[in-house]
Amino acid sequence: MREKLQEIKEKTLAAITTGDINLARLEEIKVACLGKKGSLTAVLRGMGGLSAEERPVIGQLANQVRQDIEKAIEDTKARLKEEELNRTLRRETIDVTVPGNKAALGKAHALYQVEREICDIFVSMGFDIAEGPEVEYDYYNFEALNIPPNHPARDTQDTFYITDRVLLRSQTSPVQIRTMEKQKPPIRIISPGRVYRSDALDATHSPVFHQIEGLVVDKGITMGDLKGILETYAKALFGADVKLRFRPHHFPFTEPSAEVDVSCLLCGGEGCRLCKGEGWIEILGAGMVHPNVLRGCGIDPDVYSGFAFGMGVERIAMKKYEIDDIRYFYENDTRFLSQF
Ligand code: 2NM
Repeated sequence: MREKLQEIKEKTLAAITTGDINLARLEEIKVACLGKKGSLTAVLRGMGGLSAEERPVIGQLANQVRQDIEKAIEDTKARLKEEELNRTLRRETIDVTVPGNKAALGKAHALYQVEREICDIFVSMGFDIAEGPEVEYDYYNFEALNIPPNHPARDTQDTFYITDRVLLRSQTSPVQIRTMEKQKPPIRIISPGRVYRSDALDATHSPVFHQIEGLVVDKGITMGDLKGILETYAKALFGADVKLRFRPHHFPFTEPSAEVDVSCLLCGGEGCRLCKGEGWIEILGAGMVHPNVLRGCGIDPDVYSGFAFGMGVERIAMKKYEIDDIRYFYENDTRFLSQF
């Protein structure tokens, strides 16, 4: 029996310490030796047949053999588990120094940045922002602005008609008419927004563009107020050293009317490529609101007067950033847009 125990011990330990041992194989060895039908269990069962002297000696030996085998199994199991863990860790290593995928942040389009900058300047002077529909009645876009049917301004501001009476607005002035209809003076508003003209797309024209118009109506408003507001605006947008020039002009909805230039942002007046040798850059149109326009909105021109002005956002942005083609704004090329 002694030999039998010795043999079980040697064979089991040999099986455990072979190179290709794994956890599943280890469990099989454990069952084959220590399980209910295991070889060692069988020996222990046979101890009943031993003499009273031999029993404690063999019993002690059998216990020792079992402990040795159990210990070998437990140690091997621990070693295999650790090796398995190390393999997993090696396989799943993450290189935390590899740069991550940067999330691209969007931002406002160049035109809307300029639009916002312009609006902010007027808001700081006490103007409210007014908005209105892009699909307008002929009445608000033309008639109420002192442009009756067959007036030549209908040609220069030709737009897209939905029906005889409904069109895409060619300027944001309809918003000002709507405001004057429902609000008593004092009125101080600017109206930014998209406008339409049936122009072919080229370097300086687009059938869809953006405008900001302004309107002030109150008692005693004069051309002097208009000049002061526009000068403050131009200096805030282009710099404190720009000068303004008012040239007489004609608009149906203002009288008198003017086109307004700033001294060239690049050469200051000498003449260069930006101002095309003129020394001046046209930035907006303006004038005193025509009495017919005020009257049509229910405002008495003998009591109130007002000034209005209008500018193209694209034109301002192009001059400010020296962009020579309006189409860049609409092509959605991020190489262009990301510069703003
Ligand atoms: C311009 C130039 C001059 C203008 C006039 C009005 C209104 F509604 F009060 F009559 N709104 N905007 C105006 C005046 C617009 O754009 C070049």
